[in-house]
Amino acid sequence: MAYKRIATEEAFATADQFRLFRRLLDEGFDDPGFQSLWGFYLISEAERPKKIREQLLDLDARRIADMNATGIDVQILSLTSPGVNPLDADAARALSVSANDEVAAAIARHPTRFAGLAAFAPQDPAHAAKELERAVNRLGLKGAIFNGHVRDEYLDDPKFWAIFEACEALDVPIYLHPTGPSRGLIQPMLERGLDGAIFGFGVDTALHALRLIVAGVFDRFPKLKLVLGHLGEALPFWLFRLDYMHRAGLAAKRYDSIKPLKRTISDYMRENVYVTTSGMAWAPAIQFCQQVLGVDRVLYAMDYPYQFVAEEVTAQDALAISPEDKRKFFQGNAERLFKLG
Ligand code: 1DF
Ligand code: MN
Repeated sequence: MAYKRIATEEAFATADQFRLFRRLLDEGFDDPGFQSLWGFYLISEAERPKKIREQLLDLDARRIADMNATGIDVQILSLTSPGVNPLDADAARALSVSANDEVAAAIARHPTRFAGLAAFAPQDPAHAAKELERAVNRLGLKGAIFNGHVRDEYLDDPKFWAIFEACEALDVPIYLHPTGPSRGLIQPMLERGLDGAIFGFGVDTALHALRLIVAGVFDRFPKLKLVLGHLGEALPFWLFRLDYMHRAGLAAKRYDSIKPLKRTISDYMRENVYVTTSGMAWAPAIQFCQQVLGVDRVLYAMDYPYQFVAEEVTAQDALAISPEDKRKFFQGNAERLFKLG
């Protein structure tokens, strides 16, 4: 094989996380996105959620057999969405630490097959910054996993920026992974079953990334590297319009909340953002992203176990791009971004 396949958005859960999620469901935790997602995956006895529960909890033989069956050399593991975000601060702090310890132990058992991203508790940004430092410097994790809004709050609020400061200082990327849409977005989606990975995840996550950009996060932290799954949650397709309308809105002083930025929205997307192909094994969309963002910024991901499909690996092996670019796509870009090996 001319390249290793490194999959970059691969989920795991811990028993503690499932126990805490179960408690939220039992208490009737008032978050429709969480209820829709985990009320299904944790409770349903249908075949898909039952299998996914088992796959999420395994960080040994079963997972490695699934990787071998689909030709995946390395999984970059991250705590499944919404991570610690729906929990109270005490539980979130404790789960971030225990999940990082558990994934580090799995990597130590299987050092050639796994790498991992660090969970952190956004409810306590000072603790998050310290935990990220511990996870990267002491446990050897390769970046941070950030599972979207935190009880409807988005991380463009400067009270959260110690997290970005820590990632920039540690020189590790932060992966913005979807979660169910926030309360203000979700209702019309729920009515038609569109709140999950089918559509709502992408809407909330694209909005979150845009909020970070227009709030000036990348002006304040110019070296910060943000990773988006699902081919950038459709943002690459929007770049022309985003630049035009952002410029027009600024010129007309339409919103007090919009401040001039040092660069254009598409500049931040090309210079601070990397995208992965999780759930988007579709050549026209992948090649479009390579064209507008550059071949160094598009990385392979499977989204195990939620989208565990052998034919999707084969389809991406067959991309009509040069052997050098294909090696970047499956291996080289991930090795460089996450400083693997
Ligand atoms: C689903 C999809 C769930 C993704 C996920 O985590 C997830 C799903 C709870 O299909 O319900 O990470 N995904 O990234 O597409
Ligand atoms: Mn995912």
